[in-house]
Amino acid sequence: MAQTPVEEIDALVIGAGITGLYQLYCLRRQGVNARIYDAAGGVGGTWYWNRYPGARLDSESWSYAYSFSDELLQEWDWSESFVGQPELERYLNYVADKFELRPHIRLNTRVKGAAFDEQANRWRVETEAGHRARARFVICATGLLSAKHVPDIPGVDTFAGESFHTARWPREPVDFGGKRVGVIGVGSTGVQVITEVAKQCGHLTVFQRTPNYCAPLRNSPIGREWMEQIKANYHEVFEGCRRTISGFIHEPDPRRTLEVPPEEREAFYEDIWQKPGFAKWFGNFSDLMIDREANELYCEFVRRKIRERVKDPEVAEKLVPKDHHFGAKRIPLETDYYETYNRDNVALVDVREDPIQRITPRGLETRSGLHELDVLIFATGFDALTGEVTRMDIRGVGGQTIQEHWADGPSMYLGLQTAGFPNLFFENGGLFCNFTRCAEATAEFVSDAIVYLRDQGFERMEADAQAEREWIEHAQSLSAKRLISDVPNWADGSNIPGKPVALAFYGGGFKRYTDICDDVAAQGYRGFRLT
Ligand code: NA7
Repeated sequence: MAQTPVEEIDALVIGAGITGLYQLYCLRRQGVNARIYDAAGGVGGTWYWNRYPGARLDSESWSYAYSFSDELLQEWDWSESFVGQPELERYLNYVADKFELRPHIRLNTRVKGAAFDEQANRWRVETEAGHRARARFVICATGLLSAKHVPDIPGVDTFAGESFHTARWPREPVDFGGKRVGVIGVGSTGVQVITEVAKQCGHLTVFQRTPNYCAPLRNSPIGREWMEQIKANYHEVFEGCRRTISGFIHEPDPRRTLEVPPEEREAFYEDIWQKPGFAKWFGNFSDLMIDREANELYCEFVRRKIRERVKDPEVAEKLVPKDHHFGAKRIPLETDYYETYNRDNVALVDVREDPIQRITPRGLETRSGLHELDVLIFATGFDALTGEVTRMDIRGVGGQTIQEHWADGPSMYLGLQTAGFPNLFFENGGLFCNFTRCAEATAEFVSDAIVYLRDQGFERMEADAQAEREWIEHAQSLSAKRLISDVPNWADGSNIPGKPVALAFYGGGFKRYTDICDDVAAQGYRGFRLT
Protein backbone atom coordinates (compact mmCIF):
# COMPACT_ATOMS: atom_id res chain seq x y z
CA MET A 1 0.00 0.00 0.00
CA ALA A 2 1.36 3.45 -0.91
CA GLN A 3 2.40 5.56 2.07
CA THR A 4 0.94 9.04 2.45
CA PRO A 5 3.44 11.76 1.49
CA VAL A 6 5.52 13.26 4.28
CA GLU A 7 4.34 16.74 5.26
CA GLU A 8 7.20 19.29 5.29
CA ILE A 9 6.83 21.85 8.07
CA ASP A 10 9.15 24.47 9.56
CA ALA A 11 7.59 24.29 13.01
CA LEU A 12 5.20 21.67 14.31
CA VAL A 13 3.27 22.78 17.38
CA ILE A 14 1.70 19.97 19.41
CA GLY A 15 -1.48 21.20 21.06
CA ALA A 16 -4.23 23.66 20.12
CA GLY A 17 -4.81 25.08 23.59
CA ILE A 18 -4.07 28.58 24.81
CA THR A 19 -0.32 28.28 24.25
CA GLY A 20 -0.43 26.42 20.95
CA LEU A 21 -2.91 28.80 19.32
CA TYR A 22 -0.84 31.82 20.22
CA GLN A 23 2.39 30.05 19.22
CA LEU A 24 0.90 29.35 15.80
CA TYR A 25 -0.22 32.96 15.48
CA CYS A 26 3.27 34.29 16.38
CA LEU A 27 5.09 31.98 14.00
CA ARG A 28 2.83 32.51 11.02
CA ARG A 29 2.95 36.27 11.51
CA GLN A 30 6.72 35.97 11.14
CA GLY A 31 6.38 33.95 7.93
CA VAL A 32 7.24 30.59 9.49
CA ASN A 33 5.43 27.63 7.96
CA ALA A 34 3.87 26.33 11.18
CA ARG A 35 1.14 23.76 11.87
CA ILE A 36 -0.65 22.49 14.92
CA TYR A 37 -1.48 18.84 15.49
CA ASP A 38 -3.97 18.13 18.27
CA ALA A 39 -5.59 14.89 19.37
CA ALA A 40 -8.88 16.62 20.20
CA GLY A 41 -11.84 17.15 17.93
CA GLY A 42 -11.76 20.91 18.54
CA VAL A 43 -9.45 23.68 19.66
CA GLY A 44 -9.17 24.77 23.30
CA GLY A 45 -6.87 22.20 24.98
CA THR A 46 -7.78 22.20 28.66
CA TRP A 47 -10.99 24.06 27.87
CA TYR A 48 -11.93 21.50 25.25
CA TRP A 49 -11.42 18.44 27.45
CA ASN A 50 -12.44 19.63 30.90
CA ARG A 51 -16.14 20.12 30.24
CA TYR A 52 -17.33 18.53 33.50
CA PRO A 53 -20.21 20.17 35.40
CA GLY A 54 -18.90 23.17 37.33
CA ALA A 55 -15.65 23.61 35.31
CA ARG A 56 -14.70 27.24 35.77
CA LEU A 57 -11.78 29.65 35.82
CA ASP A 58 -10.24 30.81 39.05
CA SER A 59 -8.11 33.52 37.47
CA GLU A 60 -10.12 36.70 36.83
CA SER A 61 -11.42 36.26 33.26
CA TRP A 62 -10.02 39.56 32.03
CA SER A 63 -6.59 38.86 33.54
CA TYR A 64 -6.58 35.45 31.81
CA ALA A 65 -7.41 36.89 28.38
CA TYR A 66 -4.87 37.05 25.57
CA SER A 67 -3.20 40.44 25.70
CA PHE A 68 -1.57 40.50 22.26
CA SER A 69 -4.41 42.05 20.27
CA ASP A 70 -6.09 45.29 21.27
CA GLU A 71 -8.81 44.54 18.77
CA LEU A 72 -9.56 41.22 20.43
CA LEU A 73 -9.52 42.80 23.88
CA GLN A 74 -12.00 45.45 22.80
CA GLU A 75 -14.26 43.01 20.94
CA TRP A 76 -14.69 40.34 23.55
CA ASP A 77 -17.08 40.80 26.50
CA TRP A 78 -16.64 38.54 29.52
CA SER A 79 -19.94 37.63 31.17
CA GLU A 80 -18.59 36.90 34.67
CA SER A 81 -15.51 37.68 36.69
CA PHE A 82 -14.68 33.94 36.64
CA VAL A 83 -16.27 32.40 33.56
CA GLY A 84 -17.18 28.77 33.06
CA GLN A 85 -15.73 26.28 30.57
CA PRO A 86 -18.31 26.87 27.78
CA GLU A 87 -17.42 30.56 27.53
CA LEU A 88 -13.70 29.83 27.47
CA GLU A 89 -14.15 27.26 24.75
CA ARG A 90 -16.18 29.80 22.74
CA TYR A 91 -13.45 32.42 23.29
CA LEU A 92 -10.67 30.15 22.01
CA ASN A 93 -12.75 29.18 18.97
CA TYR A 94 -13.35 32.85 18.33
CA VAL A 95 -9.59 33.47 18.47
CA ALA A 96 -8.91 30.59 16.06
CA ASP A 97 -11.41 32.07 13.59
CA LYS A 98 -10.50 35.72 14.00
CA PHE A 99 -6.81 35.14 13.36
CA GLU A 100 -7.48 32.59 10.58
CA LEU A 101 -5.62 29.83 12.38
CA ARG A 102 -7.92 26.93 11.52
CA PRO A 103 -6.47 26.08 8.07
CA HIS A 104 -3.17 25.37 9.85
CA ILE A 105 -4.58 23.11 12.56
CA ARG A 106 -4.95 19.36 12.13
CA LEU A 107 -7.46 18.07 14.70
CA ASN A 108 -8.06 14.43 15.69
CA THR A 109 -4.32 13.98 15.15
CA ARG A 110 -2.39 12.49 18.05
CA VAL A 111 1.39 12.57 17.75
CA LYS A 112 2.77 9.13 18.49
CA GLY A 113 6.45 9.95 18.35
CA ALA A 114 9.23 12.12 16.98
CA ALA A 115 12.86 11.20 16.28
CA PHE A 116 15.66 13.65 15.54
CA ASP A 117 17.46 13.04 12.25
CA GLU A 118 20.96 14.33 13.04
CA GLN A 119 22.13 14.47 9.43
CA ALA A 120 19.19 16.48 8.19
CA ASN A 121 18.58 18.44 11.41
CA ARG A 122 14.93 17.58 11.16
CA TRP A 123 12.41 15.89 13.44
CA ARG A 124 10.66 12.90 11.87
CA VAL A 125 7.20 12.90 13.35
CA GLU A 126 4.57 10.20 13.19
CA THR A 127 0.96 10.37 14.28
CA GLU A 128 -1.13 7.51 15.64
CA ALA A 129 -3.02 7.36 12.36
CA GLY A 130 0.26 6.85 10.47
CA HIS A 131 0.56 10.38 9.04
CA ARG A 132 4.20 11.48 8.76
CA ALA A 133 5.84 14.90 8.88
CA ARG A 134 9.35 16.35 8.78
CA ALA A 135 9.76 19.43 10.90
CA ARG A 136 12.77 21.58 11.66
CA PHE A 137 11.27 22.51 15.03
CA VAL A 138 8.85 20.68 17.31
CA ILE A 139 7.14 22.68 20.01
CA CYS A 140 5.32 20.84 22.79
CA ALA A 141 2.46 23.16 23.70
CA THR A 142 0.99 20.22 25.51
CA GLY A 143 -0.15 22.09 28.60
CA LEU A 144 0.66 21.76 32.24
CA LEU A 145 -2.28 19.58 33.26
CA SER A 146 -3.24 17.45 30.27
CA ALA A 147 -2.33 13.81 30.81
CA LYS A 148 -5.10 12.47 33.01
CA HIS A 149 -4.21 10.32 36.00
CA VAL A 150 -6.41 7.36 36.91
CA PRO A 151 -5.18 5.66 40.08
CA ASP A 152 -4.35 2.01 39.88
CA ILE A 153 -7.14 0.82 42.20
CA PRO A 154 -7.76 -2.96 42.01
CA GLY A 155 -10.76 -3.65 39.77
CA VAL A 156 -10.70 -0.14 38.27
CA ASP A 157 -11.92 -1.47 34.91
CA THR A 158 -14.65 -3.70 36.30
CA PHE A 159 -17.20 -1.03 37.25
CA ALA A 160 -20.50 -1.78 35.48
CA GLY A 161 -22.02 1.73 35.74
CA GLU A 162 -20.96 4.89 33.94
CA SER A 163 -17.50 6.14 34.75
CA PHE A 164 -15.70 9.33 33.75
CA HIS A 165 -12.45 11.14 34.34
CA THR A 166 -13.21 14.85 34.64
CA ALA A 167 -10.57 15.69 32.02
CA ARG A 168 -12.23 13.47 29.39
CA TRP A 169 -15.83 14.48 29.98
CA PRO A 170 -18.29 13.61 27.18
CA ARG A 171 -19.78 16.36 25.04
CA GLU A 172 -23.35 15.20 25.69
CA PRO A 173 -24.66 16.16 29.14
CA VAL A 174 -24.60 13.33 31.70
CA ASP A 175 -27.98 12.69 33.34
CA PHE A 176 -27.45 12.33 37.10
CA GLY A 177 -31.18 12.37 37.96
CA GLY A 178 -31.88 10.02 40.89
CA LYS A 179 -28.51 8.30 40.48
CA ARG A 180 -25.98 7.25 43.13
CA VAL A 181 -22.75 9.01 42.24
CA GLY A 182 -19.25 8.64 43.68
CA VAL A 183 -16.46 11.19 43.25
CA ILE A 184 -12.82 10.31 44.01
CA GLY A 185 -10.67 13.41 44.58
CA VAL A 186 -11.12 16.80 46.20
CA GLY A 187 -8.60 18.99 44.35
CA SER A 188 -9.69 22.09 42.42
CA THR A 189 -11.59 19.88 39.97
CA GLY A 190 -13.23 17.65 42.56
CA VAL A 191 -14.40 20.68 44.52
CA GLN A 192 -16.08 22.14 41.42
CA VAL A 193 -17.67 18.90 40.23
CA ILE A 194 -18.85 17.83 43.71
CA THR A 195 -20.66 21.14 44.29
CA GLU A 196 -22.49 20.92 40.96
CA VAL A 197 -23.28 17.20 40.82
CA ALA A 198 -24.66 17.18 44.40
CA LYS A 199 -27.47 19.45 43.16
CA GLN A 200 -28.35 17.12 40.29
CA CYS A 201 -28.00 13.56 41.60
CA GLY A 202 -29.92 11.25 43.90
CA HIS A 203 -27.02 10.61 46.27
CA LEU A 204 -23.37 11.63 46.21
CA THR A 205 -20.49 9.94 48.04
CA VAL A 206 -17.22 11.86 48.12
CA PHE A 207 -14.03 9.85 48.60
CA GLN A 208 -11.46 12.23 50.08
CA ARG A 209 -7.81 11.47 50.81
CA THR A 210 -6.29 14.88 51.59
CA PRO A 211 -8.62 17.76 52.49
CA ASN A 212 -7.67 21.10 50.96
CA TYR A 213 -7.85 24.68 52.14
CA CYS A 214 -10.70 25.77 49.85
CA ALA A 215 -11.49 29.47 49.67
CA PRO A 216 -14.53 31.38 48.37
CA LEU A 217 -14.34 32.31 44.69
CA ARG A 218 -16.85 35.20 44.97
CA ASN A 219 -17.85 35.18 41.33
CA SER A 220 -20.11 37.92 39.95
CA PRO A 221 -21.62 38.95 36.62
CA ILE A 222 -19.81 41.64 34.63
CA GLY A 223 -22.27 44.30 33.51
CA ARG A 224 -21.76 46.63 30.57
CA GLU A 225 -20.30 49.48 32.63
CA TRP A 226 -17.78 47.28 34.42
CA MET A 227 -16.75 45.67 31.12
CA GLU A 228 -16.16 49.12 29.65
CA GLN A 229 -13.91 49.98 32.60
CA ILE A 230 -12.00 46.75 32.15
CA LYS A 231 -11.52 47.47 28.45
CA ALA A 232 -10.23 50.94 29.23
CA ASN A 233 -7.73 49.51 31.75
CA TYR A 234 -6.41 46.38 30.08
CA HIS A 235 -2.94 47.84 29.77
CA GLU A 236 -2.69 48.45 33.54
CA VAL A 237 -4.12 44.99 34.27
CA PHE A 238 -1.39 43.25 32.25
CA GLU A 239 1.34 45.52 33.57
CA GLY A 240 0.14 44.71 37.09
CA CYS A 241 0.19 40.97 36.39
CA ARG A 242 3.76 41.25 35.10
CA ARG A 243 4.89 42.67 38.41
CA THR A 244 3.49 39.88 40.57
CA ILE A 245 5.17 36.62 41.38
CA SER A 246 2.53 34.44 39.69
CA GLY A 247 1.12 36.75 37.03
CA PHE A 248 -2.16 37.36 38.83
CA ILE A 249 -3.73 40.73 39.62
CA HIS A 250 -3.18 40.29 43.36
CA GLU A 251 -0.14 41.84 45.02
CA PRO A 252 1.10 40.79 48.46
CA ASP A 253 0.96 43.11 51.44
CA PRO A 254 4.61 44.03 52.09
CA ARG A 255 4.29 43.55 55.85
CA ARG A 256 5.39 40.39 57.64
CA THR A 257 2.65 38.51 59.49
CA LEU A 258 4.13 38.64 62.97
CA GLU A 259 4.95 42.33 62.91
CA VAL A 260 1.20 43.07 62.64
CA PRO A 261 -0.72 43.14 65.95
CA PRO A 262 -3.19 40.22 66.32
CA GLU A 263 -6.39 42.26 66.00
CA GLU A 264 -5.17 44.12 62.95
CA ARG A 265 -3.98 40.84 61.46
CA GLU A 266 -7.38 39.24 61.97
CA ALA A 267 -9.08 42.23 60.30
CA PHE A 268 -6.65 41.94 57.37
CA TYR A 269 -7.36 38.21 56.99
CA GLU A 270 -11.09 38.94 57.05
CA ASP A 271 -10.65 41.67 54.45
CA ILE A 272 -8.77 39.51 51.94
CA TRP A 273 -11.15 36.61 52.62
CA GLN A 274 -14.04 38.76 51.40
CA LYS A 275 -12.27 39.58 48.14
CA PRO A 276 -12.75 37.58 44.93
CA GLY A 277 -10.28 35.06 43.55
CA PHE A 278 -6.79 34.43 44.84
CA ALA A 279 -6.60 37.65 46.88
CA LYS A 280 -6.64 35.45 49.97
CA TRP A 281 -3.52 33.66 48.76
CA PHE A 282 -1.41 36.00 46.62
CA GLY A 283 -2.72 39.16 48.33
CA ASN A 284 -1.68 37.88 51.75
CA PHE A 285 1.25 39.04 53.89
CA SER A 286 4.56 38.79 52.06
CA ASP A 287 5.92 35.96 54.25
CA LEU A 288 2.91 33.62 53.93
CA MET A 289 4.81 31.12 51.79
CA ILE A 290 8.17 31.30 53.53
CA ASP A 291 7.47 31.45 57.27
CA ARG A 292 5.88 28.37 58.86
CA GLU A 293 4.71 30.21 61.96
CA ALA A 294 3.09 32.95 59.87
CA ASN A 295 1.47 30.41 57.59
CA GLU A 296 0.12 28.43 60.55
CA LEU A 297 -1.69 31.53 61.85
CA TYR A 298 -3.50 31.86 58.54
CA CYS A 299 -4.20 28.08 58.44
CA GLU A 300 -6.00 28.46 61.77
CA PHE A 301 -8.08 31.34 60.37
CA VAL A 302 -9.10 29.21 57.37
CA ARG A 303 -9.83 26.16 59.53
CA ARG A 304 -12.21 28.30 61.57
CA LYS A 305 -13.95 29.41 58.39
CA ILE A 306 -14.45 25.78 57.35
CA ARG A 307 -15.81 24.75 60.76
CA GLU A 308 -18.30 27.65 60.70
CA ARG A 309 -19.80 26.47 57.42
CA VAL A 310 -20.23 22.74 58.04
CA LYS A 311 -23.08 21.81 60.41
CA ASP A 312 -21.91 18.36 61.50
CA PRO A 313 -18.73 18.86 63.57
CA GLU A 314 -17.46 15.37 62.74
CA VAL A 315 -17.77 16.02 59.00
CA ALA A 316 -16.20 19.46 59.48
CA GLU A 317 -13.15 17.90 61.17
CA LYS A 318 -12.67 15.57 58.20
CA LEU A 319 -12.72 18.57 55.87
CA VAL A 320 -10.17 20.57 57.85
CA PRO A 321 -6.59 20.16 56.53
CA LYS A 322 -4.03 19.50 59.25
CA ASP A 323 -1.08 17.96 57.47
CA HIS A 324 0.13 20.72 55.17
CA HIS A 325 0.47 24.45 54.95
CA PHE A 326 -1.89 26.86 53.25
CA GLY A 327 -0.72 27.21 49.64
CA ALA A 328 1.66 24.25 49.79
CA LYS A 329 -0.91 22.63 47.51
CA ARG A 330 -2.90 24.57 44.93
CA ILE A 331 -5.85 26.28 46.69
CA PRO A 332 -9.25 25.29 45.22
CA LEU A 333 -11.63 28.22 44.89
CA GLU A 334 -15.27 27.36 45.52
CA THR A 335 -18.86 28.51 45.69
CA ASP A 336 -20.89 26.69 48.38
CA TYR A 337 -18.50 23.73 48.49
CA TYR A 338 -18.59 23.35 52.26
CA GLU A 339 -22.39 23.86 52.40
CA THR A 340 -22.66 20.87 50.03
CA TYR A 341 -21.78 18.66 53.00
CA ASN A 342 -24.87 19.98 54.85
CA ARG A 343 -27.13 18.41 52.21
CA ASP A 344 -29.00 15.21 53.07
CA ASN A 345 -27.91 13.52 49.84
CA VAL A 346 -24.15 13.93 50.38
CA ALA A 347 -21.80 11.67 52.35
CA LEU A 348 -18.07 12.12 52.92
CA VAL A 349 -15.72 9.14 53.21
CA ASP A 350 -12.23 9.85 54.53
CA VAL A 351 -10.18 7.20 52.72
CA ARG A 352 -7.26 7.62 55.08
CA GLU A 353 -9.47 6.32 57.91
CA ASP A 354 -11.44 3.97 55.70
CA PRO A 355 -9.13 3.02 52.81
CA ILE A 356 -10.30 2.12 49.33
CA GLN A 357 -9.99 -1.65 48.82
CA ARG A 358 -11.23 -2.15 45.28
CA ILE A 359 -13.68 -1.14 42.62
CA THR A 360 -16.31 -3.77 41.82
CA PRO A 361 -19.02 -3.90 39.14
CA ARG A 362 -21.47 -2.47 41.72
CA GLY A 363 -19.45 0.32 43.24
CA LEU A 364 -16.46 1.19 45.35
CA GLU A 365 -15.47 -0.89 48.34
CA THR A 366 -13.73 0.69 51.31
CA ARG A 367 -12.64 -1.19 54.42
CA SER A 368 -16.02 -0.53 56.05
CA GLY A 369 -18.06 -1.95 53.13
CA LEU A 370 -19.37 -1.47 49.60
CA HIS A 371 -20.68 1.92 48.42
CA GLU A 372 -23.11 1.05 45.65
CA LEU A 373 -22.88 3.47 42.72
CA ASP A 374 -24.43 4.11 39.34
CA VAL A 375 -21.81 6.67 38.29
CA LEU A 376 -18.15 6.91 39.32
CA ILE A 377 -16.24 10.13 38.68
CA PHE A 378 -12.45 10.27 38.81
CA ALA A 379 -11.38 13.79 39.75
CA THR A 380 -7.97 12.31 40.38
CA GLY A 381 -5.80 14.85 38.62
CA PHE A 382 -2.96 14.73 36.15
CA ASP A 383 0.52 13.52 35.41
CA ALA A 384 1.46 17.19 35.28
CA LEU A 385 4.02 19.04 33.21
CA THR A 386 5.76 16.10 31.54
CA GLY A 387 2.97 13.50 31.37
CA GLU A 388 1.83 14.34 27.87
CA VAL A 389 5.45 14.56 26.63
CA THR A 390 6.64 11.26 28.08
CA ARG A 391 3.60 9.44 26.69
CA MET A 392 5.03 10.13 23.22
CA ASP A 393 8.05 8.27 21.86
CA ILE A 394 10.48 11.20 21.58
CA ARG A 395 14.06 10.36 20.64
CA GLY A 396 16.85 12.91 20.50
CA VAL A 397 20.54 12.77 19.61
CA GLY A 398 21.89 9.20 19.58
CA GLY A 399 18.36 7.80 19.81
CA GLN A 400 18.05 8.63 23.51
CA THR A 401 14.42 8.65 24.66
CA ILE A 402 12.99 11.51 26.66
CA GLN A 403 11.96 8.99 29.34
CA GLU A 404 15.61 7.86 29.73
CA HIS A 405 16.80 11.43 29.72
CA TRP A 406 14.38 12.44 32.50
CA ALA A 407 14.77 9.27 34.57
CA ASP A 408 15.64 11.38 37.64
CA GLY A 409 12.96 13.99 37.00
CA PRO A 410 12.24 16.65 34.39
CA SER A 411 15.02 19.08 33.61
CA MET A 412 14.81 22.01 31.18
CA TYR A 413 16.86 25.12 30.68
CA LEU A 414 14.48 28.04 31.34
CA GLY A 415 11.74 25.41 31.25
CA LEU A 416 12.13 25.50 27.48
CA GLN A 417 14.71 23.03 26.20
CA THR A 418 16.74 20.06 27.36
CA ALA A 419 20.25 19.06 26.21
CA GLY A 420 20.36 16.30 23.61
CA PHE A 421 17.04 17.26 22.02
CA PRO A 422 17.88 20.03 19.55
CA ASN A 423 15.13 22.19 18.08
CA LEU A 424 12.61 20.70 20.52
CA PHE A 425 10.87 23.22 22.75
CA PHE A 426 8.66 22.74 25.77
CA GLU A 427 6.22 25.36 26.87
CA ASN A 428 4.35 25.62 30.16
CA GLY A 429 7.25 24.04 32.03
CA GLY A 430 8.95 27.05 33.53
CA LEU A 431 6.59 28.75 35.92
CA PHE A 432 3.50 28.26 38.06
CA CYS A 433 1.52 31.22 36.87
CA ASN A 434 -1.75 32.78 35.69
CA PHE A 435 -1.67 30.55 32.65
CA THR A 436 -2.15 32.87 29.68
CA ARG A 437 0.34 35.40 31.02
CA CYS A 438 3.14 32.81 31.02
CA ALA A 439 1.92 31.13 27.82
CA GLU A 440 2.23 34.38 25.89
CA ALA A 441 5.70 35.06 27.26
CA THR A 442 7.06 31.62 26.34
CA ALA A 443 5.39 31.51 22.92
CA GLU A 444 6.96 34.88 22.08
CA PHE A 445 10.39 33.71 23.28
CA VAL A 446 10.19 30.56 21.14
CA SER A 447 8.98 32.30 17.97
CA ASP A 448 11.61 35.03 18.36
CA ALA A 449 14.28 32.35 18.77
CA ILE A 450 13.13 30.49 15.65
CA VAL A 451 13.12 33.70 13.62
CA TYR A 452 16.59 34.57 14.95
CA LEU A 453 17.92 31.18 13.86
CA ARG A 454 16.37 31.57 10.43
CA ASP A 455 17.71 35.10 9.96
CA GLN A 456 21.21 34.26 11.23
CA GLY A 457 21.43 31.05 9.23
CA PHE A 458 21.59 28.64 12.19
CA GLU A 459 20.25 25.12 11.82
CA ARG A 460 20.13 23.95 15.42
CA MET A 461 19.35 25.29 18.85
CA GLU A 462 19.94 23.16 21.89
CA ALA A 463 20.17 23.81 25.62
CA ASP A 464 23.76 23.62 26.86
CA ALA A 465 23.94 20.84 29.47
CA GLN A 466 25.90 22.99 31.94
CA ALA A 467 23.53 25.95 31.56
CA GLU A 468 20.61 23.59 32.08
CA ARG A 469 22.11 22.13 35.28
CA GLU A 470 22.84 25.60 36.64
CA TRP A 471 19.32 26.77 35.81
CA ILE A 472 17.73 23.81 37.59
CA GLU A 473 19.93 24.35 40.66
CA HIS A 474 19.02 28.03 40.66
CA ALA A 475 15.26 27.36 40.19
CA GLN A 476 15.26 24.71 42.89
CA SER A 477 17.21 26.85 45.34
CA LEU A 478 14.54 29.55 45.01
CA SER A 479 11.74 27.04 45.38
CA ALA A 480 13.41 25.43 48.39
CA LYS A 481 12.88 28.64 50.35
CA ARG A 482 9.13 28.32 49.89
CA LEU A 483 6.79 26.10 51.88
CA ILE A 484 6.07 23.16 49.67
CA SER A 485 4.07 20.12 50.35
CA ASP A 486 4.75 17.04 52.45
CA VAL A 487 1.65 15.47 50.90
CA PRO A 488 1.13 14.28 47.30
CA ASN A 489 1.25 17.19 44.90
CA TRP A 490 1.16 17.45 41.11
CA ALA A 491 3.65 20.34 41.10
CA ASP A 492 6.57 18.05 42.01
CA GLY A 493 5.23 14.81 40.51
CA SER A 494 4.64 13.16 43.90
CA ASN A 495 0.96 12.52 43.06
CA ILE A 496 1.99 9.91 40.48
CA PRO A 497 3.27 6.62 41.98
CA GLY A 498 6.77 5.90 40.66
CA LYS A 499 7.32 9.33 39.08
CA PRO A 500 10.59 10.96 40.17
CA VAL A 501 9.88 13.75 42.62
CA ALA A 502 11.37 17.02 41.39
CA LEU A 503 10.10 20.57 41.48
CA ALA A 504 11.06 22.05 38.14
CA PHE A 505 9.26 25.38 38.46
CA TYR A 506 11.21 28.61 38.74
CA GLY A 507 10.45 30.20 42.11
CA GLY A 508 11.69 33.69 41.31
CA GLY A 509 8.43 35.01 39.90
CA PHE A 510 7.02 36.05 36.56
CA LYS A 511 8.85 39.35 36.15
CA ARG A 512 12.29 38.00 37.04
CA TYR A 513 11.70 35.05 34.74
CA THR A 514 10.74 37.17 31.74
CA ASP A 515 13.60 39.58 32.44
CA ILE A 516 16.02 36.65 32.40
CA CYS A 517 14.52 35.37 29.13
CA ASP A 518 14.85 38.84 27.56
CA ASP A 519 18.43 39.02 28.69
CA VAL A 520 19.23 35.54 27.36
CA ALA A 521 17.79 36.50 23.96
CA ALA A 522 19.62 39.84 23.92
CA GLN A 523 22.90 37.98 24.46
CA GLY A 524 22.41 35.80 21.39
CA TYR A 525 20.57 33.10 23.34
CA ARG A 526 23.07 32.63 26.14
CA GLY A 527 23.03 29.08 27.48
CA PHE A 528 21.78 27.62 24.21
CA ARG A 529 24.13 26.12 21.62
CA LEU A 530 23.40 27.51 18.18
CA THR A 531 25.04 25.68 15.31
P1 NA7 B 1 -5.36 17.43 41.88
O1 NA7 B 1 -5.26 18.74 42.51
O2 NA7 B 1 -4.11 16.66 41.65
O3 NA7 B 1 -6.36 16.56 42.77
C1 NA7 B 1 -6.51 15.17 42.59
C2 NA7 B 1 -7.35 14.62 43.70
O4 NA7 B 1 -7.49 13.21 43.51
C3 NA7 B 1 -6.72 14.83 45.07
O5 NA7 B 1 -7.74 15.07 45.99
C4 NA7 B 1 -6.06 13.47 45.31
O6 NA7 B 1 -5.85 13.19 46.66
C5 NA7 B 1 -7.08 12.57 44.72
N1 NA7 B 1 -6.57 11.23 44.44
C6 NA7 B 1 -5.65 10.88 43.52
N2 NA7 B 1 -5.41 9.56 43.59
C7 NA7 B 1 -6.19 9.09 44.58
C8 NA7 B 1 -6.39 7.80 45.14
N3 NA7 B 1 -5.73 6.73 44.69
N4 NA7 B 1 -7.26 7.67 46.17
C9 NA7 B 1 -7.93 8.75 46.62
N5 NA7 B 1 -7.78 10.00 46.14
C10 NA7 B 1 -6.93 10.16 45.12
O7 NA7 B 1 -6.12 17.49 40.47
P2 NA7 B 1 -7.30 18.48 40.04
O8 NA7 B 1 -7.79 17.99 38.72
O9 NA7 B 1 -8.29 18.62 41.11
O10 NA7 B 1 -6.61 19.85 39.89
C11 NA7 B 1 -5.48 19.99 39.06
C12 NA7 B 1 -5.28 21.41 38.72
O11 NA7 B 1 -6.22 21.78 37.69
C13 NA7 B 1 -5.52 22.40 39.78
O12 NA7 B 1 -4.47 22.54 40.64
C14 NA7 B 1 -5.79 23.65 38.98
O13 NA7 B 1 -4.58 24.24 38.58
C15 NA7 B 1 -6.52 23.17 37.81
P3 NA7 B 1 -4.44 13.65 47.37
O14 NA7 B 1 -4.53 15.14 47.48
O15 NA7 B 1 -3.35 13.23 46.40
O16 NA7 B 1 -4.40 12.94 48.62
